[in-house]
Amino acid sequence: TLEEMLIFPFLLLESVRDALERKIKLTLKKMVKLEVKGDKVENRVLALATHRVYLLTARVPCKIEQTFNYLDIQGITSNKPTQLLLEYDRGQLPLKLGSVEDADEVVAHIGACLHRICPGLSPVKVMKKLILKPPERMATLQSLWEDQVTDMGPCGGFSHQYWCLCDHLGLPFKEEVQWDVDTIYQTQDTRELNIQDFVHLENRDLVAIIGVLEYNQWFTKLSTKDYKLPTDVCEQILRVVACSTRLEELVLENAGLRSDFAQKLANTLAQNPATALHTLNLTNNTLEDKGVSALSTQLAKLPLGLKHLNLSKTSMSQKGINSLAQALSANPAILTTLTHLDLCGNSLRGEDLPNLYNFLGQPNSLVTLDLSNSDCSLDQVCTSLLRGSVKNLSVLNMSKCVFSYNGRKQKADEPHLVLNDFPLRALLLGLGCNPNLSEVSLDLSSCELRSGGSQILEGCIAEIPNISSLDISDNGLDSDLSTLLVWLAKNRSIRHLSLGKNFNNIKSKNMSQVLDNLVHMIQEEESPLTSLSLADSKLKADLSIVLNALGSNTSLTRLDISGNAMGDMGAKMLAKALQINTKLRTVLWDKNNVSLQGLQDVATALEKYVAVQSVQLDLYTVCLHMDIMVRI
Ligand SMILES: *[C@@H]1O[C@H](CO)[C@@H](O)[C@H](O)[C@H]1NC(C)=O
Ligand SMILES: *[C@@H]1O[C@H](CO)[C@@H](O)[C@H](O)[C@H]1NC(C)=O
Ligand SMILES: *[C@@H]1O[C@H](CO)[C@@H](O)[C@H](O)[C@H]1NC(C)=O
Ligand SMILES: *[C@@H]1O[C@H](CO)[C@@H](O)[C@H](O)[C@H]1NC(C)=O
Ligand SMILES: *[C@@H]1O[C@H](CO)[C@@H](O)[C@H](O)[C@H]1NC(C)=O
Ligand SMILES: *[C@@H]1O[C@H](CO)[C@@H](O)[C@H](O)[C@H]1NC(C)=O
Ligand SMILES: *[C@@H]1O[C@H](CO)[C@@H](O)[C@H](O)[C@H]1NC(C)=O
Ligand SMILES: *[C@@H]1O[C@H](CO)[C@@H](O)[C@H](O)[C@H]1NC(C)=O
Ligand SMILES: *[C@@H]1O[C@H](CO)[C@@H](O)[C@H](O)[C@H]1NC(C)=O
Ligand SMILES: CC(=O)N[C@H]1CO[C@H](CO)[C@@H](O)[C@@H]1O
Ligand SMILES: CC(=O)N[C@H]1CO[C@H](CO)[C@@H](O)[C@@H]1O
Repeated sequence: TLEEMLIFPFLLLESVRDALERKIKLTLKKMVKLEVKGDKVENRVLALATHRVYLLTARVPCKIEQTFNYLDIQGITSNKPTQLLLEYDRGQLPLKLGSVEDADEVVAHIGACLHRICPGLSPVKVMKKLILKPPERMATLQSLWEDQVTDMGPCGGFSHQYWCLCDHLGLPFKEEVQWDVDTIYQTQDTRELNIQDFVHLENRDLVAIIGVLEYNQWFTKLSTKDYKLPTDVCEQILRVVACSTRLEELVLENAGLRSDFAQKLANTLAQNPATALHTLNLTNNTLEDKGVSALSTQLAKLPLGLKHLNLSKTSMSQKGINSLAQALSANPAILTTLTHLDLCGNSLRGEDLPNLYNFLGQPNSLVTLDLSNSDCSLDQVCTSLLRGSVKNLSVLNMSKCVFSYNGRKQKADEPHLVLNDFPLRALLLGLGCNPNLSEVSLDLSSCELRSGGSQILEGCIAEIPNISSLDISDNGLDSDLSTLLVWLAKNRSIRHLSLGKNFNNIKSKNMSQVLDNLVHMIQEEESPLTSLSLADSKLKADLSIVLNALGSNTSLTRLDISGNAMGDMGAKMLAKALQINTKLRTVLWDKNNVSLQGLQDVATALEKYVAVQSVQLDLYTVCLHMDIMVRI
């Protein structure tokens, strides 16, 4: 510019540019005087880029004398209006400028650049120390920074921040990271930074990428799955947790984390009272009781509570769960915020969990509770849940939990215990008739319900209005299904029913009775049932009874008959049914020992179907999950 030309002789300006890499864009250049020993001063050029300060000699050819990244700054002091002391981690620059305006312009510029790198923090905070005299100068600068509207660029200016951070840490800037974020992330409009997208890079690159989240205001979620996090990357994640006010969700699934990580996470949460973290998923890491207990003490203090907590498969036992549950109860925010709690896959067999039952017994906001695969004892859970405490529950997963009947595990040969004592009954009636609940999905698969459980179900299933999805697969129900199905048919609210893996020990003479009752249920007029699963029931030829029933229009739109070894005969029957049934949308039928012939039959049926009902082509999708892939 003309102004520059007046201040800088042309050759000097060219020489400054030569001294720096040409691609570095200088945004401010000033002739300054550097205070050397005593009162002596020497001429220098102060050049500011968007990420760095350069001090160059003021003689052609120019040389860089000192340079530092804005993030290296430890403080800026101006005790006299035209003096500036810039302190950084490895030194300092005592400068004299031409005027107070020049001095203020330099500080304003550094602040503006820092604001772009760390938009969440005030520049004063990032500079660590800012002393300007007289103090009015400070007020002017601050209002300038506050009013500054910066176009951050894609994803809250991630690329620029990443570039500055690489420069600050002395790491190579990877253009592909910039490309991924500026194009893919931007296009997907996602606020989730997924570490897996970058694991092909070196650890130090990951450190820089994750480090950006210390400043970036766009990303609110940091996630990874099935990647063992190296120590330095873990440390960087913890630094983000310690200082970010934007990070809401942290998902580190199967990341090879151990109890020490949970302990450190607790410490870092303690350092950050302004944390926005509300979702934590540490699934499938061996945190163990000591890790979970340490973490719990901080969860108890999270100011905004927690919305989702997923500690499934974290190798906890009774001790860990109890300290966690105590923390959940101790944080009043959590009772109103926590909607998803997943503790599945922790071994809780025969353990006493008073704190968990206490938490569940208080009025809470749980929408999803997963205690599956834990051998958790159900009776106490049920009693706690039914103290009128659940208002919002919609998914209760108790798959592979244990129903102990008054402390005893029920045996197949003692089905006639006093039914009212049974937690299963209490659970069903409690959930089913809680006027505050609707559309509950209940998973009771693999709970060894057997005959006794079947009788309890028979006794109350017809009357429960609020359970819309029920999974009672793999419960050894066998011949008891015969009566149970009669009662299930009477219910008007269950829309999805899973019954598979219950047909293993039915004597052949009783099989037709069971399947006839199943057919009655399917064909019940105005049946609400839209989805039925008979998966993995090995019904073989007997499945044809069910397949025949599909010939008339039933309410079913989805049917899972995979794992039944129905063979080509079964495929033929399915083909026939599909030609006339206009309701089914999805049929899952893999693992059925169907040969190419059977597939042909179904294919032909679909062609006919399509020919006859061509208007419905778009609506009709049969999921062809098959052992052999064929094009139809
Ligand atoms: C859990 O972690 C183990 C060990 O790393 C792994 O083998 C398993 O596949 C993981 N399970 C899931 C569901 O991610
Ligand atoms: C992790 O857990 C949260 C909360 O339970 C859940 O919403 C999320 O789907 C889980 N997995 C991933 C990959 O986010
Ligand atoms: C917990 O995380 C696992 C793994 O991501 C996920 O499958 C499960 O749905 C999550 N639980 C909840 C309640 O969201
Ligand atoms: C339903 O919710 C209301 C208000 O939250 C509460 O007073 C009532 O006790 C609840 N009823 C049950 C059965 O939980
Ligand atoms: C729970 O349900 C009530 C209405 O029954 C609703 O007002 C409240 O917001 C829900 N709580 C959560 C956390 O979803
Ligand atoms: C319940 O948990 C089991 C195992 O943890 C899982 O396979 C199943 O899909 C879950 N059911 C529901 C309804 O989420
Ligand atoms: C099985 O069938 C026999 C005779 O058909 C009947 O006596 C018996 O009660 C049936 N068993 C069950 C559990 O329904
Ligand atoms: C099924 O319903 C469609 C129309 O909704 C009808 O055209 C067809 O005949 C019905 N099929 C059977 C087997 O009742
Ligand atoms: C599969 O079908 C063949 C005949 O097509 C039969 O010989 C075989 O036993 C069947 N296998 C199973 C597991 O049902
Ligand atoms: C969706 C639904 O069926 N809600 C019912 C839950 O149970 C109460 C009490 O029986 C009914 O009033 C609701 O209609
Ligand atoms: C909740 C509900 O719809 N229950 C019904 C189950 O079926 C019986 C018999 O059809 C009805 O009487 C119940 O009202």
